[in-house]
Amino acid sequence: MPRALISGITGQDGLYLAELLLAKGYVVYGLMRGQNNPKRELVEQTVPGVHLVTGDLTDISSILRALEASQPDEFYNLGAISFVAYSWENARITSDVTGLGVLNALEALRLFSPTDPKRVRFYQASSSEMFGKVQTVPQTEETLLWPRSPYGVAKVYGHYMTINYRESYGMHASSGILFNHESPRRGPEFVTRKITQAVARISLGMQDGIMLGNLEARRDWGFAGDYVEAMWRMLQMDEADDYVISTNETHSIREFLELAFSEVGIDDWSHLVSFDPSFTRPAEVDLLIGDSTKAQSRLGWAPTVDFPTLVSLMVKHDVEEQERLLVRAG
Ligand code: NDP
Ligand code: GDR
Repeated sequence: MPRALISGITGQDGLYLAELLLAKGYVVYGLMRGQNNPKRELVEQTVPGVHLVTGDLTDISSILRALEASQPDEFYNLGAISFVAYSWENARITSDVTGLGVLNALEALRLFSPTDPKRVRFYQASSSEMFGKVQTVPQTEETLLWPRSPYGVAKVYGHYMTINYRESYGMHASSGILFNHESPRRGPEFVTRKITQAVARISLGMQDGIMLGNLEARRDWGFAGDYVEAMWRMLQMDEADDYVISTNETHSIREFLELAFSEVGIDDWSHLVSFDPSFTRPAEVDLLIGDSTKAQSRLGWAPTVDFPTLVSLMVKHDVEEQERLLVRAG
């Protein structure tokens, strides 16, 4: 049976990827930080087949121990401080985890398999945030990177370090440049889930309105379940490479709001949304739209969930979840 190690197992993508790999018959290990991680129970309930090992991307010996324990054929490096807004306030720790953490993972792999650089196939979770102030529309694998946040800069470092280790040591190291992908498992700090949770609560009379920042930013939003399939496909290729993963459509936060409110039958929502400048960013990424032609032709990958379906499934999930909370509260 193939074996995989996933860092970031407690996150949105870690859970979807673990489900996918377990369904394919993999033995799956998850690297989880902290001695008492509050998300341990969630992982154990959602993907009970996963073996958890403790470790931290800032601690190279803990990554090495996880490699020894899991003996993986594939290592998916999804762990990161991933909230862009947080990265300005905590630029150093973001750089340590999201940037230098990738170097630690690559170096741990070299120590784990010094004579066979291709023994473990490596996936790096690169990001469309690296395009930042976009230099071409749409963005492809060839687009010049121009990050706009400490998070984006850290991802650029991890991205080029992955390419460098592939070129320097012949490692099977691939980088997925994933555009925004969402799901009912998305953290509530990200704008999509913040909106769908709020819309659900507003529709049930549990909340009066929602405070947001810039509504005009545009993102290329896909479904996380589709995107982990692309990660796996990259590691099944004979040659490692870099791929943009995107839907090739762009929508504004305003459009997301429009669809989310209409899902609960609210057509006039302008009085329910207020502007809060604290949710704006020192430097904004105004427009992201990918071109995933390379992934579609070489990996045979394509998104299966379109934008209206994505918004609808997230709102429906949150309405059901909030109804359960209401019932429990009596
Ligand atoms: P999440 O924020 O949901 O998950 C991040 C994961 O990283 C969590 O499991 C977290 O663990 C873990 N982590 C944080 N710090 C450390 C550390 N020091 N050592 C080890 N693990 C750590 O992110 P997503 O699942 O959405 O994204 C997965 C990856 O893909 C991330 O690298 C993200 O930057 C990247 N990405 C995401 C995109 C998206 O739209 N979702 C798009 C492009 C890239 P804990 O629970 O302990 O905090
Ligand atoms: P992003 O996602 O920064 O694209 O990074 P996020 O959902 O946080 O922001 C998207 C856009 O929405 C605007 N916005 C708000 N954002 C948040 N979080 N909260 C608000 O109240 C709000 N109001 C407006 C933002 O300004 C921004 O333009 C995500 C993360 O998953 C990264 O880890 C990943 O690399 C990229 O997607 C691709």
